[in-house]
Amino acid sequence: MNAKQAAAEKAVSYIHDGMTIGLGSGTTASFAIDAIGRRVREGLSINGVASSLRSEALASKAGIRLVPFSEVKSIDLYIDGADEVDKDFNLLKGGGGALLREKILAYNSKMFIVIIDSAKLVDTLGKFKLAVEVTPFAMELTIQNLENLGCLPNIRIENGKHYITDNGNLVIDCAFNMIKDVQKLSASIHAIPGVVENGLFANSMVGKIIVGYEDGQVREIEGRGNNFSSFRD
Ligand code: A5P
Repeated sequence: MNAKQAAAEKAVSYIHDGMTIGLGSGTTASFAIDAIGRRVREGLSINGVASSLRSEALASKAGIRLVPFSEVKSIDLYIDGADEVDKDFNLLKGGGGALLREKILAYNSKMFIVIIDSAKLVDTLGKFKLAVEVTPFAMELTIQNLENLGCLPNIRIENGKHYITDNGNLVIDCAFNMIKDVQKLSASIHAIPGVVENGLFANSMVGKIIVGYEDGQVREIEGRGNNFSSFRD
């Protein structure tokens, strides 16, 4: 078992019958979806809400019953990866381009468990480019405003074309190199008209971080947004 899978399997052990589970996106979250699928085939009864069309396809193939966002009343547990986790447990996400739906799930879940391998732990966020989802309309002005915040912006390209998110928008990858004040930068990006969402997730959203290691061991770290006791009830 590799590090990502070890973290994913541990997170999935917190799932119980009757829960509604937010399904993340990316390679680590895919291990969680596989593990949930396995438990469903063994009799676990849950509903899933997918953070991307890719995860939706994986989940339905794995036999997980899915509910659309429009029908979700509350989400018990959201399990997803991250590109970077800083020492205060703020996250940088969006490497897979699913940041908008991911942030909606993180914000609306009773409990958010972040699953990572140890390479994702950093002192300060920003080495990994920050994904910002923007409307295609007036993107030139939006990009200029992002650049004014001190980043080097690049329109994400996939297969030689602009990458289009599941919501029909573009992703601008912003090289900040070092993000000193996560909350301040996130607020400044949000203030730009044309920005839909950015990949900075405040530590207040994070309930637990599970770090996986190559030998299959895991370390569980309680996050600032930990409401584990209410989540268990
Ligand atoms: C998807 O949009 C991202 O937020 C992922 O959670 C993040 O990129 C981590 O992906 P991996 O698990 O593939 O490293």
